[in-house]
Amino acid sequence: MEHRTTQAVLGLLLNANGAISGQSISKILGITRSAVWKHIERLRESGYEIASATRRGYTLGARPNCPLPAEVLPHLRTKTVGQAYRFLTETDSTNRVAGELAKAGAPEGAVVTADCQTGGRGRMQRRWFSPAGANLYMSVILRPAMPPAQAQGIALVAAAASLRAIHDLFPNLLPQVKWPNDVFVHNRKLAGILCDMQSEADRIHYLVLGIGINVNMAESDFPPEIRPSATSLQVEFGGPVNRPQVAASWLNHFEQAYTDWLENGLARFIPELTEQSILLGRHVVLRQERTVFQGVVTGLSRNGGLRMRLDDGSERVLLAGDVHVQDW
Ligand code: BTX
Repeated sequence: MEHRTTQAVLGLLLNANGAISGQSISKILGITRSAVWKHIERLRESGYEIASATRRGYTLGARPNCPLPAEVLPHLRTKTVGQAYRFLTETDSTNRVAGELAKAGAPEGAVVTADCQTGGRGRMQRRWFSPAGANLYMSVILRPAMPPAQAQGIALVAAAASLRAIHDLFPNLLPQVKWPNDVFVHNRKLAGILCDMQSEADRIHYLVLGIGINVNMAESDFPPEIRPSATSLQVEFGGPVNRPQVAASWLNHFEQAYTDWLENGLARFIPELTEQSILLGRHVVLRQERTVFQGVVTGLSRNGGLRMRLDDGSERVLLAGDVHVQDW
């Protein structure tokens, strides 16, 4: 059954002032009454509440709190990000699917999102807890024309976009960035960012920028091992949150930040990221593959490195690593 026709049926229900009859839908779209019924069933399966009454027809009730195209796309103000948009009910990892699409030539800005991930990935083989019906898991395909070394900055650009999107929707929350790729609220992780890159020595084939945002999770929904360190918008805001709205706001802010980064570089993001850094002034342990650094975080460099005053008194700028805060 054609997906576009289901969208068209939804469009008619949305525009109807009350009920619309099966006969009218069938006439407008040139499909049979039984096809109308099948499209209505499909919408119901996606979470749309549709009442039907003999003679009066179909009436749209509650809409699904799910990042379906019909719920997100009308809120986008973007030129490229999300203009190609694929929603999956379940997948292993949206970053993996987006990587496959990028390899097959998908355009810059194409988005893959899922209601549930069975193999959601964090950095360094870690897992991202990705249950159905609650959160956002989104991946954006990017093709920036820049040397691969410079592309590292994208995680901070995405973090800045996350701060702005959260601020827009929930002005009372005070989100913070944990360099280089997490968003925290009240010292707990709200969102994580993961960037995969395919490149040659001097050229990027594509980046896949993935973000997981905890939206409608109660504290008890998190598995015990991450419960003390994780939070959600619902926990922080104190009530259920509209997932499509958060998705659209993030995509809008992300495109703006990404374009700004391409045109003007990372330096202009540094004051905002420093001001909202959870690590500033903290004593941390930063682990790289072979080395461990300990010291106090003093800021961010213009190219997005972490400035540290090490315990031996020396100053360093570290461009990568996994940070553990010691004085929490
Ligand atoms: P990370 O390596 O910084 O964080 C992973 C760690 O965070 C885990 O080891 C665990 O301790 C904790 N954690 C796991 N799940 C959650 C959660 N839902 N909320 C809070 N803490 C959690 C961060 O990696 C990057 C995550 C990116 C996830 C997105 S989702 C869409 C895209 N697809 C995909 O497979 N990954 C990305």
